Amino acid sequence: MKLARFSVAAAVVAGIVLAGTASAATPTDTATKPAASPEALSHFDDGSFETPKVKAGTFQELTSGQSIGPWQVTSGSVDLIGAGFWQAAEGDQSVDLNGRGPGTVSQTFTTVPGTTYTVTYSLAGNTAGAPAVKTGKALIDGQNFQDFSFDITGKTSTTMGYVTRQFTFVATNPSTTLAFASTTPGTGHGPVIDDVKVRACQPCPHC
Ligand SMILES: [Ca+2]
Repeated sequence: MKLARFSVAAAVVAGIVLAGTASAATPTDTATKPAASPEALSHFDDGSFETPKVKAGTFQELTSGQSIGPWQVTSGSVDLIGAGFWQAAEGDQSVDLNGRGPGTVSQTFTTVPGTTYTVTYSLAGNTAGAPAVKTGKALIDGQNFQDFSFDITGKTSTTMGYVTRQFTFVATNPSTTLAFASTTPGTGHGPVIDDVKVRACQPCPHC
């Protein structure tokens, strides 16, 4: 029996190798693979808040209903921070989730139901004022997926001390909405986010 099983296994392996060889040697097959691949990826865009450009050294307050490129401000107000106003985690710009008070930004992007996605983002806080500890949450389709907090103690506008946060979700629909909401009340000095990335993760936990 052991010999028989080994033979079957060997035959299967040989078949896979042959199939792989045949596949790789066929230009048509190779050409179709890149076209199929993007279907597994999200169409998430500009997680770095680089468009539109705000005048360097300034910021722009955006209120509910306004957009930041592919992002929508869906509650309260936020500040889009221009180059040099303070340190960005990636590129030139970042977002303070408190404009005049706590705000929310969200982006809806295509997803493949059943696929696991990893969200990573850079987190810091507005160092210009209290409270020391900024709080907020990341949501998927309106459901809270991750509470976050950042302590600005010892941080400055040029040494923001960005940290990376990450969580995963399994898409249940052809499109998914990712949101970041401040829970820092009554102040214009909120959590700062930048460099948001959404990647299809197959298989986890290797990403
Ligand atoms: Ca950026």
